[in-house]
Formats: sequence, C-alpha cells, structure tokens
Amino acid sequence: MFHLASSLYTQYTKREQYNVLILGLDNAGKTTFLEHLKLLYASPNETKKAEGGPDTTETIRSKRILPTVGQNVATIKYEGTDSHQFANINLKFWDLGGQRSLRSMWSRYYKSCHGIIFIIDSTDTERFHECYETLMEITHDQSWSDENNGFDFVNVPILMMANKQDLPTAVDLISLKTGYFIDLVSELEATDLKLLPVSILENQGLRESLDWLVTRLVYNKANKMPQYK
Ligand code: G3D
Repeated sequence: MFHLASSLYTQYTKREQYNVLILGLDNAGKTTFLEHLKLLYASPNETKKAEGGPDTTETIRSKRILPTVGQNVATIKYEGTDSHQFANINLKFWDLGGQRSLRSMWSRYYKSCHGIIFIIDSTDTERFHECYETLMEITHDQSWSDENNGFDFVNVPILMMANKQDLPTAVDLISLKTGYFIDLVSELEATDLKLLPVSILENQGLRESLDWLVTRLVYNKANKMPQYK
C-alpha cells in the first residue's frame, strides 16, 4: 500500500523538463533575457514564486551583465498565466553566446533541444540580414536530419523575439513581418514559428512569450519527448 501511494505521489509530482536554446547575434539581449527569467520564475528547488513587475526591471538594470563566453545555463519552474494550465513543467535554458566564433557550436545542441528562442535586436537594422541568414542556417542544419527521417529541417518550435521595443528606434512588428523578415516569415510560416515584440529589459511580453513557447513544446511532445525529473 505504501509503495502504491509512494509511486502515485511520484507520478503526480514528477516534472516534465524541456531544454530550450537561446540563440541570436551578440548584443541581442540573450543574457539579459536569462537573467530576467531567473528573477521572474522560481528555480525548481525554490518553492516561492518570484514576483514580476517593475522591481525586476530595476534589478536587471542594476546588474552588470557581461557578454556570454561559453555557455550560461539556468532552469526555471514554469508557471503559466493561467495557473491550472501546464502544471509541473521545468524549462532548462542554454544561452550559448552569439559571437560569430561561437555560432558554429550551436548545432551540437540541436539534437537535445525541445525548442529555440531566437532574439533579435529590433534597432539593429544593419544586421537584420545576418539574423535572417543565421536563422536559415539553424532551420536547415544537417543535424536535424538524424531524428527526422533524413529530412534536414528543424522539428522544434521557434520563438523569435523582436527585442528592445522600448527604444524609439526599434522597428515595429508589422514592419518586421511585412518588410525585413517577410521572406523568413513566409518560408517558415508552415513550421512552428512565431515572431513576438518584447522588451526584455522592461519585462514587456516575456510571460506571454513563454506561454506561447510552452504550449508549443507540449504540443510537440509526441515528436520530442521531454525528460522527466
Ligand atoms: P547578448 O547576451 O545577446 O550579447 P546582452 O546581449 O544581454 O548582453 O544585452 C546587450 C545590451 O542590450 C545590454 O546593454 C542590455 O542591457 C541591452 N538590452 C537587452 N535587452 C534590452 C531591452 O529590452 N531594451 C533595451 N533598451 N536594451 C536592452 P549594455 O549597455 O549593457 O551593453
């Protein structure tokens, strides 16, 4: 009886873990994103949920965020805006660094990832084309083919975050979708891709973005099984 109760308890409290890569060019806001998430969501070993809002914006502004050399990893305990939806989910994030020299390492992580967040600096129009090319390389990388019946195309959801929308020089979502990234959006719209406007520094759109991503990760579960912790 004890064993039955114990296994039911374990079954009930077991958490699904999804691995998510945070990619994008250098200076896009990847490290700031991970640091802000750590403030907004509790880690799996903590019980109390951190509160979001202006406080986290102040904290993140006062932090000295250094460019990522190597990798920056953190796990959070996800809690959706509708708390009854998708309980018991951990998200493990990998910020791999965006300098050109580090990008060749990204593909090593594709096989074990369940989703990708690609962050764009919406003010850096000169590098939009580089963003486009980088995303094309990611989505068509050879390493997807091993688990995709030889079809070398991405098989996990991609969330594109158009960051720094708080700045007056930021290009807005409509212009990004219908202008700079029109080819990308039309080429990838049949896949699991979403482009959302955010300000990581100001905590605008972060929870909504994660809600979209988690919905898609769970939807893609049959294709890419989570780990159970
Ligand atoms: P990276 O990890 O992708 O290289 P970082 O990028 O997280 O180091 O961020 C690069 C710079 O962009 C940082 O400024 C950071 O504060 C800023 N940044 C990140 N997100 C936002 C945002 O939403 N709005 C604004 N205005 N700035 C943002 P510094 O000055 O430290 O280089």
